[in-house]
Amino acid sequence: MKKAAIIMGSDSDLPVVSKAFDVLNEFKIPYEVHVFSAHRTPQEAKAFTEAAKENGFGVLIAAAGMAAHLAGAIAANTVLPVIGIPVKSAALGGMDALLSTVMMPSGIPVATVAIDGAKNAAYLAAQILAVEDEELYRQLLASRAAASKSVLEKDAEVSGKYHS
Ligand code: RP5
Repeated sequence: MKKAAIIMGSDSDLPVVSKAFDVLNEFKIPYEVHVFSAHRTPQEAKAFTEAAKENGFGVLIAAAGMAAHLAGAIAANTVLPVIGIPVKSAALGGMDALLSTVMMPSGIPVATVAIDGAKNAAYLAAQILAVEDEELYRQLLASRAAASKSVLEKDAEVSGKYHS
């Protein structure tokens, strides 16, 4: 299976980004985690991204807060799929990062998940890798079925408990 890369703009993003690790571990997806900044280490971010395909990566996840150019800067240097996680900031609650990540010009897409949406970034990365991996595809279907079962159990519990 191809690897996923998870890149964050600062190690201060780790509490948000680490939620993606749980999902990738659940599906046994190989991954690497890096701290590269679009502003503080632009050369390193570019070099990693340009070599990503030949280094066995199939999808790149980039998380950043504030003026969050990281996902876009990474997408500029590869045609591998790039998933952006806008990280919530104290000043603007993540709207700054959301707009910086999602509002990409035509031809350079970043598949942007919700503010702090690290889990969905990992699920989307898994779905991208599953296009070429039948076993992973089956695991994702099983995960969806388990989620449905869990909601139906909650429905039975809640509807049994609260009624006139
Ligand atoms: C962004 O600025 C990082 O992704 C982080 O979310 C934010 C603050 O970074 P630090 O000042 O905590 O390193 O580049």
